[in-house]
Amino acid sequence: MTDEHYQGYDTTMTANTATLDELNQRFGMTDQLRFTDQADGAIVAAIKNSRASAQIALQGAQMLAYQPLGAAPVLWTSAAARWVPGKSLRGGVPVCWPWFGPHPDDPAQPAHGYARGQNWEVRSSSAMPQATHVVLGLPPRADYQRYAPYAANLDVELAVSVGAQLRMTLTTRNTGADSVPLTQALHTYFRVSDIGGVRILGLEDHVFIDKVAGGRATQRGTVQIDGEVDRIYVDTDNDCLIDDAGLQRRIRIAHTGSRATVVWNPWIAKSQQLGDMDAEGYRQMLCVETANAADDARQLAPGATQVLSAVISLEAR
Ligand code: TA6
Repeated sequence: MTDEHYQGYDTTMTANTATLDELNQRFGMTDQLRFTDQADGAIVAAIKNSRASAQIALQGAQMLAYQPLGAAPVLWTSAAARWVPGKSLRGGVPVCWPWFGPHPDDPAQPAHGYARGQNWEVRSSSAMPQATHVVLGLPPRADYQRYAPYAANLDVELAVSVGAQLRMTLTTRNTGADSVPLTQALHTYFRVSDIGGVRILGLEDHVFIDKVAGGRATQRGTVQIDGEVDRIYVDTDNDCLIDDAGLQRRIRIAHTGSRATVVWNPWIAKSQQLGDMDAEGYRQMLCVETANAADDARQLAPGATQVLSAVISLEAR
């Protein structure tokens, strides 16, 4: 990244360098965006406007909550989750970057990349007529080489628009002179009324990698969950819909820049192993993740940009 790129950001502030007052002075908007420190120490951007409310933790640029006016919460977080510096909270939208799943070479590295454990900087905020925009970023840092040799040359930012829809756009820039591998995901935990009463539409007839049973299979009909499910659907180019009978709503997940959709529910045994899932939590959550992973792993040429986006909206059944 050339210097002038950062000159535009010389006022950026990170949670660990900027005080709350500085963040609110520079990026707060009294009628819709405030930065607050939670009791457990997390610094959160709290958004409330005429169309919706939301919370975004600066650690990991993790969406923690999104709720359109008059609707039930759209995102789920575990009742047993505890905020631990450097570790993403169970729920919301963890940003898996710059790799999805286990590190490609080094099992000692954190699963789903290191970005979700870092404090991201605030790059901009703005009020649109029907939405609040915030951009958070994680600039390249030399010491990220400990995670992956190429990591020191990657810049990533998450642009979030909170309104009647939730728009998340994850942009990676390769500022280095070498081509680098990239897998990533917006690992969205959706709130559902009860896992037994929901279906996922839009994945019919798609091939998926089954991480529970092993191998690949083809989705017959809609996706219904009655046990542990951990699948990467490949060649997914259309929207998905979570059809929720209990909440009498559908959640539409539209995406761009992605041809892989991950569906995950840990069910009972895996939930107990995770340690931060309350006993019945698996019944109220369903992950439908917008990803570049598996067959959709990307290679970023020097100076190239990869943009992954998800747009989440509610519809009547
Ligand atoms: O996206 C599904 C998955 O890869 C599962 O295999 C499970 O590991 C889940 O992510 C949660 O991962 P985490 O590291 O956040 O506990």
